[in-house]
Amino acid sequence: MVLIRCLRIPFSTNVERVALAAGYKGVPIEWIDIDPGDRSYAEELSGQPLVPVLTAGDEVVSDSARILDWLEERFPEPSLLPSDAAQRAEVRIFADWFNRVWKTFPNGINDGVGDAAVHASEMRRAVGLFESLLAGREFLFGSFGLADVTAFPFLEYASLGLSPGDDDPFHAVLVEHMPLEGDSPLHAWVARVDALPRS
Ligand SMILES: N[C@@H](CCC(=O)N[C@@H](CS)C(=O)NCC(=O)O)C(=O)O
Repeated sequence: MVLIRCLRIPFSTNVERVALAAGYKGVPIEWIDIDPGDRSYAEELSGQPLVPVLTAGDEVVSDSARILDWLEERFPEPSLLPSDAAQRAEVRIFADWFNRVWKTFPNGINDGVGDAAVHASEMRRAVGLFESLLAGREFLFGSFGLADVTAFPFLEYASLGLSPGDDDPFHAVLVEHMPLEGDSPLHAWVARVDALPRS
């Protein structure tokens, strides 16, 4: 197997997606820690400054969603997607919504873009949707997969709070705007996903 490397910074949500997906598939990754204040290596490799950036031989892939697709294509088993085409589309739609819509709420609050009160209320509303997806099932779409990998690194903050040493203001936004009731099914889901291996 070609050596797979991935650039990361501490506490990165998007990096954790890759660690979870690769861990599930049993794909080893050599992590390269870069200085959060110096993105020159990421830029040199991928033409953009953000992590994760994955390399395998002469392939370079940036953006966590694209990296998850790359892992799924190269290492199809165990799959992160349902075998049924309609269910697969549902999971894809969820992941797209999470990346293109849901993320804009905490990003908007953190970056001061748009109306913070509206973003905050959308985050609270979405908690109810996540909880409903978990009604009577262990993972967001039944079996563990892409939806859980995509959402967990962001939603875990609602249950676990900030890790010691994590002073990323974006993560504080995640903690502040997703208050959970004690009996929220998100607590058990976070514990379930958190127990899974990471590469
Ligand atoms: N769409 C990208 C976003 C990547 C991203 O925002 N990475 C964060 C870490 S989770 C980062 O590098 N932030 C550094 C910065 O904004 O300077 C992905 O999904 O990988």
